[in-house]
Amino acid sequence: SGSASLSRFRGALVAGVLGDCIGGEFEGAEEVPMESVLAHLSGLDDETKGNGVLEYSDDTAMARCVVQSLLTRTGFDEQDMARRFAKEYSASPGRGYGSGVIQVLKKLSCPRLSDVFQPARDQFNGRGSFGNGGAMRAAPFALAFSNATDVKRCARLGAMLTHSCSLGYNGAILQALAVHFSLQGGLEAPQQFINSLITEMEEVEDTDVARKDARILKEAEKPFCERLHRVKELMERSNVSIEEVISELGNGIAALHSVPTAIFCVLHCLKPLECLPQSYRGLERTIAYSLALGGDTDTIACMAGAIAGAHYGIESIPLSWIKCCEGAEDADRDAERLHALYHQMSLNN
Ligand code: R7I
Ligand code: MG
Ligand code: MG
Repeated sequence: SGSASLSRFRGALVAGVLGDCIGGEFEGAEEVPMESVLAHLSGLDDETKGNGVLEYSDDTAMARCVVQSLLTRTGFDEQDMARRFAKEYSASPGRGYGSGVIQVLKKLSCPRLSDVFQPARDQFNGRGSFGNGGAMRAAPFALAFSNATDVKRCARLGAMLTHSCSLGYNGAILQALAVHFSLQGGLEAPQQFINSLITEMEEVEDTDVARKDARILKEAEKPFCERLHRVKELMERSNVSIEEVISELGNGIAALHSVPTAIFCVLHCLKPLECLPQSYRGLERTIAYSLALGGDTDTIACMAGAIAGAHYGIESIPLSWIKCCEGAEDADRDAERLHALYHQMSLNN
């Protein structure tokens, strides 16, 4: 399908929900045998399932707030988005939110709050969270704005409502950029795709704040760039084990240990893999492979799903999977509205 086509928007938003719902089964598991992944996935074909039996978690709950806010406000409005996060949390607190972010969401519901970014700044002794909660909900920014500058600015601010550490919001920028490039057909040329992300992140991480956070957390000077170089090295290798992916890139709850991992999953699954059924197409491979890494499976599959869905489009997603996942049909409907907003705003530019 063509660049920024409706199919790509639908693929991105729906596959993100699928990754979250399907990946929830293995979240926090240390080792996930591929047989367990395949058994879980073939269970989705069971006719008796359907009707959204697999519930979405915080990843989708917050992404839905981002989508509704962008659509209602026809752009980024931090007050509105913060209110939606707080309201969603108080309506459904049991969606598996990170233990730290709950404090932020409670403070955001206080009507006397004057600065919506302040609660996030108070986290973790004033340094802010480096969790992947900003990145897990970043895909919709790439579906609302056609311009990379807007994508980066809004993904950063949207993340900063809960994640004020640069390693948290820069992860959100990276995830949004990956969806942005994929939407435009960037994955047709995988080497160029990863190089473009590195070029963008070189600039994003070139700030005093990012350097200071990296130093305090004992990371490389430009942590996301360093990880993307590791992705590139792994891409060039013919054989890569799951263990190596985990040790090189991580599978944890920090944005740094999950966003580059999700990007690798997408790149690694562009071609058929020996460990996966021949009948699987690209999107199915990407979700299956993400789950087999274990760790933060719902979030890694959600982020990889959004990037891959933007590449393969809605036609690549099994209907039975869509039927099993809560919120997948809503996402399909919202994708159409985002597609209209994206093209409307690009006319105004
Ligand atoms: O980032 P966040 O929204 O969590 C998202 C994850 C996803 O996997 C979801 O699917 C859900 O399961 O949770 O929530 P935070 O509470 O901000 O961060 C997540 C966790 O990362 C925290 O509970 C901490 O354990 C850890 N963490 C930190 N630990 C020490 N110092 C995040 N930032 C810090 C820190 O600065
Ligand atoms: Mg979750
Ligand atoms: Mg998770």
